[in-house]
Order: sequence, then structure tokens, then C-alpha cells
Amino acid sequence: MNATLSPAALVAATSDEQLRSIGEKILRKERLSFDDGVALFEKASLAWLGALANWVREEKHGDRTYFNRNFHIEPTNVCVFSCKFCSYSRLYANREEGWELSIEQMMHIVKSYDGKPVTEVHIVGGVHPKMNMEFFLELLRAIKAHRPELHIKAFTPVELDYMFRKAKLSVAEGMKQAHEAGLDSLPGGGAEIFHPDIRKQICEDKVDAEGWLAIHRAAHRLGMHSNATMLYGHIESYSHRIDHMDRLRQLQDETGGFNTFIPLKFRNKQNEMSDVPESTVVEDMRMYAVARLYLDNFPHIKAYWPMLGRKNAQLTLSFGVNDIDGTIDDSTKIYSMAGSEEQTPVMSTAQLVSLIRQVKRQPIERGTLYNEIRDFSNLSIEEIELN
Ligand code: V47
Ligand code: SF4
Repeated sequence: MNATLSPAALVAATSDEQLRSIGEKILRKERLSFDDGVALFEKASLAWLGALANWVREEKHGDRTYFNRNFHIEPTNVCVFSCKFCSYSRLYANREEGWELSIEQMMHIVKSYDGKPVTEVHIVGGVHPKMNMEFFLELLRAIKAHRPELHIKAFTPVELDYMFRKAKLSVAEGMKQAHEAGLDSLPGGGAEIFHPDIRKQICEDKVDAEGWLAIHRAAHRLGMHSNATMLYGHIESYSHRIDHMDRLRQLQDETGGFNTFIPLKFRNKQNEMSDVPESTVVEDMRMYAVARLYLDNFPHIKAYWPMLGRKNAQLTLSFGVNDIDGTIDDSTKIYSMAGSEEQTPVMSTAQLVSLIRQVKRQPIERGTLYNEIRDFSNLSIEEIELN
């Protein structure tokens, strides 16, 4: 099989009958079935998947490749839950390596970005038993009072479910209060693998699939957008991955509220799943490509470079990815603690733009909701550094 053939010629030359018919569906822009998704993982070569996922990406976005300028706040790594893959959380009882930031300390971080061209703050952390709904509503209000135009993308359903239950609020009421206090959108975390057979083995005690989806549904009903992730490459099978993406595809059909899907590669350092080998780079690229082909109603597929490493993140741009997340210039710890090559995930705008340009794509700075802020295609590196 020759990956330089046009997608149509490549599909026509596919000897496996099932794959050829899946390829024809993709070219006709028809939805893939559950079995089609599993067959892609089981049978398709990397080159075949890459060619078709790249074609779908190009049909949707041309060469436009997005990034944003954001910063992260991790309020605490103290967590009442005990996910086996987590290298980051510390039990409440173990105060030595735990941190918990006050509102004042978090506002200090926000203020350190005054005058810098960031458009988003991403706030996610562990589930601290003493950081309740009131605490986080106050944080949201304080950020909005200080910098109203900064988009607040914060809290996974794991954090929100705990907050709402402790405050005895329904999901709809809790989400309404958080939105009114300044929460603009939800990040994609906490999804892991939805299927109960896997979920009960890797993160038994936190919000289940239905709870995760109900919280995103409630956000979408208020007109908020959100992202979705999947933690892949550990003990799950291909059908668990497709089941996960299928549940997301169904909710997206219902609400249209998801912006982007982010496959998160499982990293195995310093956690209770260290005996589980990490996926190969080939498997990573196959994952991104299948996500692009299966999630026909998701506008964007994002590679998160702090987890994948910047070189592999660049490679995903040839396997269906059209978003490479943000410049990060703070010390987000969740990934370095899990064994990512990116021990101090810092990337400037010029470096991010260069990564995108090196693969002959058009770097576009976006806001959280994919509003285009600036096309960086034709600026010199000196000009970018000034922006
Ligand atoms: O839910 C934890 C993952 C997620 C490990 O929405 C691990 O823009 C791999 O969701 N190996 C939180 N992954 C991060 C997250 C995220 C990140 C960037 C952007 C967005 C967005 C969302 O991190 C958790 C979990 O799936 N995670 N431990 C690990 N050992
Ligand atoms: Fe807590 Fe999140 Fe770590 Fe699970 S992944 S233990 S919920 S911080």
C-alpha cells in the first residue's frame, strides 16, 4: 500500500474488504459504526489511518492549526480519590508533599499575568475535602473582578460532582451558580475510560460515566462549551476506546457543546500502574487518527504536548490533529510527575509557531472557543517575540 496515493486511490487499492468499505464511508463523509471503529484499530495500517485522518482534517480545517495562550492554576494536589494511574495526588493525611493554595495565592498567580497576552486560565486540581463550592465561587468572582475578559476554563466533573454533592445542589443548579460566578467552560479531564469494567479497576471511587456526561450536558444546556479527554494505552481494549468515543459522539449529537477531543497517553511513572507498559509512538498516532475518523461531529482534535512530548505532538499533526493546545509558561506538575519527557513544560509562542510551521501548516492563535485571534503564518520570529 502506498501512502502517497490520493485517499480515493488508497481506499480503492485496499485488499481487505471490510477496511475498503470503511474507507469508502469515510470518503463519502458517512458516520462509522462501532464495529467499523474497532476494525480500524485492529486491521488498518498506520499509513492508511494517517492518510485518511489527514484528509478528514484537511477537509474540515485546511492548513489552519490552532494554539492558544493560557496559563494553569492547580489549586491543590490533595485528593480524596485514589485513581491508580495518578502520580500527582496526595492523600489528605499525607501533608508532606501536598499543596493547597489560598484564594490570595491563586490571585497572585493571575496577577502575575497582568499585561501579558494570555486569553485563558485553566484551573484543575485534586479534590480537597475542605475546598468547597463557596471557596471556588469566590475564586471565580475574584478572577472575573480582576480581569473580566480572561476566559475561565475550570474544574472537571470529578471536582464539580464532589462540590455540588457537598453543597447539596443538583447538577443543574450547581452549574448555574458556577456559570453565574464566572465559569466560562469546562476542560476535558476526569473522563478516563467510561466503560465500567475498566473504570472500576482504575478509578472506582470517583464520578462514573453517566455522572461525567450529565455534568457536561448541564454545562452545554447553559450555552457553555467543553472539551473531552480519554486516558488511553493502559489496560483498556480497542472496544473500550470506541465505547468511550461513542458515548461522547452521542452527547455531541444531542447538545453540540463539545469543542475538542484530547486523547491523553497514559504515563506510568510513580503511580500504582507502573507495571503497565506505555503505548508506543505508533500506537499513539493510530489513536489520534482513529479519533479523527470516529468523532465525525467533533470539530477539533487536540494533542496535549506536555503529556506527549513536543516532538510527538508535532507528529500528530499528520494524523488528524488540528490543535496543539497552549503556550504554557508555568509549572504544571501533573505530567512531569507521571513521567512525561516534558519535566518543565514551558513553550513560548515562537517555539509553538515554529513547530506548526515546520510541518507546513498555518499557525493560528485562537481563544478557548476557537475564535481566531491572529494568523502567525507570515510573522518573523522577532515579530512573534514582540507579540
Ligand atoms: O483526567 C492523570 C490525566 C487528566 C495521568 O480540556 C494522566 O483543554 C496520563 O484533562 N498519565 C487531567 N494522563 C488533564 C486534562 C486536560 C489537560 C490539558 C488540557 C485539557 C483541556 C484537559 O490528566 C486526568 C487524567 O486523565 N492523567 N494522570 C497519567 N499518569
Ligand atoms: Fe484525584 Fe484527579 Fe488524581 Fe484521580 S486523577 S486521584 S481525581 S487528582
